[in-house]
Amino acid sequence: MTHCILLGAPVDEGQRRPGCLMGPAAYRVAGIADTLAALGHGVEDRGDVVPAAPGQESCDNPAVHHLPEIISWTNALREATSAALTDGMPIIMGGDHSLALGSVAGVAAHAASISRPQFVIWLDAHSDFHSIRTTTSGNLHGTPMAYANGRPGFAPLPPFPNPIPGGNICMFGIRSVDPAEHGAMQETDIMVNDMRVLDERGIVAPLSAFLDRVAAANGMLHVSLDVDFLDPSIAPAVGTTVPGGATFREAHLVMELLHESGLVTSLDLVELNPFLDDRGRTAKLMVDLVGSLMGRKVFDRPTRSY
Ligand code: Z70
Ligand code: MN
Ligand code: MN
Ligand code: MN
Repeated sequence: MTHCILLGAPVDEGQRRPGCLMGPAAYRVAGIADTLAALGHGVEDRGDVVPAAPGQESCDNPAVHHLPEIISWTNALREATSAALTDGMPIIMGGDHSLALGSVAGVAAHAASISRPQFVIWLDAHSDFHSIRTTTSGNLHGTPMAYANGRPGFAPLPPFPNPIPGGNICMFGIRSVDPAEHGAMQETDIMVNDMRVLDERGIVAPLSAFLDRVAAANGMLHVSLDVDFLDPSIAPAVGTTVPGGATFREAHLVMELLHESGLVTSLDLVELNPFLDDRGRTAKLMVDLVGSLMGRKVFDRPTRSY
């Protein structure tokens, strides 16, 4: 039994398609708390995080928009997430993916405070590996993974507390990478499982290899689940649809393997835009995936006895 702490993060300023701010409400309406409770977990909903009033920060990339707002969110979510980790498992309900600038900073700060290594699994169509300097769209939801990896070019954001080494980062579902992101990632040893890897090797082999590394290091594991990891045919409620995403079955399998590992300590749910949804089906699918991540099984059997 896990003590699950729900944190609403209605962040909408990291991209240009309004609606992600309705995400936390949609997860609540879709029954996230009841789903967790029915699996035997404790549930504490701490409501929506409230950022401080934005300041006047600016940077030298004219494309970047809403920088002061995102800095306020980053600071508020870092503190809320690390505080929640001392009491249980934070589930950050977004909100666009820029919320991970704060949530991942919070988990990294907490892991450092108890001297455990932090690992991240990034389930996304995109690598989100721009810096504030390299983004051409100016949408800061395209930057949190590079921030967490300690890349340069993030001032005036606060320095990332304890940068996560590339070897502790695993991406799944990747199928849209900009040239600057590609160049930056080639300087790292991040495990980039793009769709080519999943088509050739499937889910189990590459995911198990990463989970073995987390277990061997006694690591904390943060899961960042972007709606666009999923194929748009099953998850339409997202601003940027990218064809060729994970299927319903692949996505549930990832969640089931993560559950069986017993390693997951925190979770982001990002990029849901309920304004674009079809009768709540994407919100309900995301909640179902949380159910699989937290132990729902079709048939209960000892781990991997099949
Ligand atoms: C592109 C950019 C992006 C969504 C992340 C896309 C970024 N690399 N889009 N998540 N939905 O604008 O930087
Ligand atoms: Mn605005
Ligand atoms: Mn993303
Ligand atoms: Mn994405």
